[in-house]
Order: sequence, then C-alpha cells, then structure tokens
Amino acid sequence: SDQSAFDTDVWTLTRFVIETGRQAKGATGELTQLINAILTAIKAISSAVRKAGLAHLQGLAGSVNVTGDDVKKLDVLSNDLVINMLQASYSTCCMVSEENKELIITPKDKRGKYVVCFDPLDGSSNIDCLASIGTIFAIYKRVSEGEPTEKDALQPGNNIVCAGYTLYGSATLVALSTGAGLNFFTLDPAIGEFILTERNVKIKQKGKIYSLNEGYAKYFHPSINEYLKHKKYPEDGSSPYGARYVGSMVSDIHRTIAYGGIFMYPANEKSPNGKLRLLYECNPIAFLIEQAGGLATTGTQRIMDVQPEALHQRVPFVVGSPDDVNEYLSFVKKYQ
Ligand code: AMP
Ligand code: P6P
Repeated sequence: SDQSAFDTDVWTLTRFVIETGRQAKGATGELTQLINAILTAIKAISSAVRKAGLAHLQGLAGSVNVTGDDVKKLDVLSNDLVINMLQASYSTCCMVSEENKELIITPKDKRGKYVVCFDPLDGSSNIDCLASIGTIFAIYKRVSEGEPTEKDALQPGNNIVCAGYTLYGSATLVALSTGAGLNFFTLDPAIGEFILTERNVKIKQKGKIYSLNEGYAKYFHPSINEYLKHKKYPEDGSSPYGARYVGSMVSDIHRTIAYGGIFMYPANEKSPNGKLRLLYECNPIAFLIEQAGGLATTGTQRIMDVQPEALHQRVPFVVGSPDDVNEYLSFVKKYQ
C-alpha cells in the first residue's frame, strides 16, 4: 500500500510519562495523572489556536459566534481549559495563573499534592498577527498542611518537580523535563498524540544570536547597551551577532535552545524588574534551559535561587548559551 511506514511502537508523551513514572521509586501515579491532564488542555488549546481565525476567536471578547453564545477570547478559553483539566485530575491543591490575580484554590474534594504555576497563552498580544504563541507551566509539591496558601506557590525554582512549554508554531511542540534532561515532543494531529522527536536536548555552549526588544535601549542600564555594542561591533575581530526577536517568549526561547545564543528581557528605567513574571514564565523556562545545559540569571542572581514574594512578581531575565550569558555577566560586573 502507499501508506508510509507506520510506527507501531511509537513513543508518545503519554507513554513516556507513564514510563518515567514507573521508574520513580514509590510513585503513586499522581504526577503522571497531572502531566497527562495538562497535555489534554494543551491539545485543546492547540486546536482552538489553529481554528482561531475561522471561529473569530481572535481577540474579540463579548462577540457572539454562530450558535449565539458568548465567544471567549483565546486566552480566557485557554485559562479555563487548564484550570478545569487540572482540577479534574485530583492532583492539585492550588494554582497560579497569569490570568488570575488571586491564588486558585482547588475544591476540597478534588485536592492532591501538587501546585501548578502557569501562563495559559503567553504572547497572546501576537494572536491577531498570527505570530506563534505558547503555554508555560511549572509543577511543585505543596508545602502547607490543611488549607492551601500562597506559600505553596511562592517557592523558588529550585523546588520545581516538572516544567514545560508548548509552542503553537508551524507545528505544536511540547518541551518537557522532570529533572532528568529536556525532551521535545511534536503533536501528530493524525492521532492527537505528542511524539518524542528529540531526546536529551542540549543548548550550544555559545551561539551567534542575541534576542531582546531594543526599543527600550533609551531606558536600559549602560551594561546592556555596552554588551549590545560588543555584539554589533566586536573589537576582537570576531563576527557580529545576528538579531532575532519575535516578542513572543516561547518562540524566542525555543529558538535560543534550538540554535543557541542569548535571550534578554532586562530591567529598564520604566520597568525596574523587567516585564516577565517569575512564577509562570521565568522559573519554568530557567528550569528547562538549565536542563539543556544553559544558564538563567536576573543579572545578579540565578533565577531559580530567587525567593518569590508575590504571585505576579517580575524579575529581569537573561538566559541562553553558557558562554553568552557569562559574557553578558562580565559587562554587569564592570559596573558593580
Ligand atoms: P507521585 O506519587 O506520582 O506524585 O510521584 C512522587 C514523585 O515521584 C514525584 O514528585 C516525582 O519526583 C516522581 N515522579 C512521579 N511520577 C513521575 C514521572 N512520570 N516522571 C518523573 N518523575 C516522576
Ligand atoms: P515586549 C508577550 O506579551 C510577553 O509577555 C512575552 O511573551 C514576550 O517575551 C514579551 O511579553 C514581549 O514584551 O515589551 O518586548 O513587547
């Protein structure tokens, strides 16, 4: 038949997570359940994102769709999907979402031992121009007894048990780690499963691309502009770096892991802590970048060492290939 070779023993993400769960001594299966619940939400978000243009989901709140009921904005729809799928997995006690100001407490009868901090649809300001967008999440074990509290969510990135991102790009890809390396899985829409496509991904030691919004150059600390000048007019005879910036974090991060280089969202005079949020953007990405052998810093400390004080707090964020991040830090040191 003309059927291409059908892999009858394919490594799906669902199978991969079950396998790693079985290898975890004494695991009850709760984390496996939780990860697979997140994947269900991600598959539904992927379907909605790809239909957005057709179903008028793009950025229109309050508009009605063909059946007359209220159409939810994609980011609201994504948020509802993640919250509902996670609570239905009986494995969370509370959550933090970019879309919810307050801690989301899981109903008592559905509680489990995990805390999930997530951005359901990061970069949603790019939906209307069809730039790629993403979902980001980090999973922790609760630290409180009894009623869940913000303390359960205000844990440093060092305590992450599992983190991942989804990129809704030319393909839908999940990058996931439970602390034993970074793996990429690509959605096969034909079977609705994520297939293992790259194992134990490692970032280049040094890249040739820098990525940040130079529109803020007027407001950057001098160390940033001096570093950028060195990238554009290298005095040591090396070639200048290329510039790439999508303005959608998961796209910029995924390219940085795939091609190497540095991604920066530094502090600036108008945003003294930068723009990106520690709990559900910076910590999960820092965890994944470090699993790939990269570095993630605020400029003065390792991202995953930061002790969070507020659910939506921002931190300056510089990540990427070790040599590139260390070169940037050498410019910061000059000013200390
Ligand atoms: P559980 O009893 O399923 O909540 O798992 C207890 C601990 O075992 C988790 O917090 C992880 O550290 C580890 N573990 C459980 N399931 C997995 C999995 N699927 N992959 C990797 N580690 C896991
Ligand atoms: P700026 C998207 O709105 C986002 O939260 C991230 O995905 C992205 O990295 C950043 O903001 C872009 O911000 O200020 O460069 O437009």
